[in-house]
Amino acid sequence: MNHKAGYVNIIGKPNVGKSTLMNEFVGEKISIVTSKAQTTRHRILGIVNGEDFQIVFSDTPGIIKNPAYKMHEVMNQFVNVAFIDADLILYVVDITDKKIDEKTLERLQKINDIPIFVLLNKIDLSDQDGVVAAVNFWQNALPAATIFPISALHHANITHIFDCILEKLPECPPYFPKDEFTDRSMRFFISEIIREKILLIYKQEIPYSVEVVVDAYEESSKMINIRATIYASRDSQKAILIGKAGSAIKKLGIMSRGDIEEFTGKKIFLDLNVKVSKDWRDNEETLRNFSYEA
Ligand SMILES: Nc1nc2c(ncn2[C@@H]2O[C@H](COP(=O)(O)OP(=O)(O)O)[C@@H](O)[C@H]2O)c(=O)[nH]1
Ligand SMILES: [Mg+2]
Repeated sequence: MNHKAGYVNIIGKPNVGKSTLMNEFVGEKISIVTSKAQTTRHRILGIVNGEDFQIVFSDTPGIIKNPAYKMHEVMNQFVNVAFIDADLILYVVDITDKKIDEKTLERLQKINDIPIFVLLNKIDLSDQDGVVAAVNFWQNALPAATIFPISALHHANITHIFDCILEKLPECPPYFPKDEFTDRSMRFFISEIIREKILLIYKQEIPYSVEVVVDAYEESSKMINIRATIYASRDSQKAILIGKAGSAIKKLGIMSRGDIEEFTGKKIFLDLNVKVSKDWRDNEETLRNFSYEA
């Protein structure tokens, strides 16, 4: 039997639905999703295994136009790698977004050895005419690409794309053991779940200024003991994270615990601490410690 395998890299502007799409394909919530831009900071692999295939999806941060911190530069490097090591590129655009990312389009136009699918996402927010116009535009802009109108959120056209992806993949043995669905550890997912709740609870720059690190993870048959630290970049942010009499961090703990229990299927004891790591987004050593290395 012939085996197919390959890297399918998901690329696009912030907030177009890349992580939603990857979670749909993988059938697990391995990449956090919020309505805020720059939710995804790392390159995360989601693996779909079949008897005779292995598709390695890679979710990437949205391309940041004007990087303000070293962290942003690293995030853009994660995207650059995704242009290179792909067997297939899924370029996701929000069909309601009229502003084309010209730089990325030019980059895609220069690619002639990797198949490209342009996924026009969020068709639930558009109408027939809008979809036809968008398909025409993209077919014109990228004649070699295949265009698919989809809705990642409402699972429209996803199964069909999956089959088309499989068709394009090269014959190749699997890259990862067949029982794995990601390259990331449980600790990583727990820190991401907490970061997702931070994005939901706190306003303005707070979610963008923090990093979450899981310091301890001890699992017994019935429960998991977790200790995590939230690193803020300034003292004032630490106070906001904790809130009046600890009210904000308490809420964060409750929300995070619920999702972690769902994800792990076990009872969770979660101990959250807040520390300050001054201006960590511009500190190369700290960025390395926080796994921002392209
Ligand atoms: N209406 C609609 N919203 C969507 C769709 N796909 C994703 N979204 C929403 O778009 C926002 C950004 O999604 P996310 O996956 O985090 O985008 P990313 O930044 O590209 O990874 C979230 O609020 C999603 O629920 C879709 O097909 N239709
Ligand atoms: Mg994302």
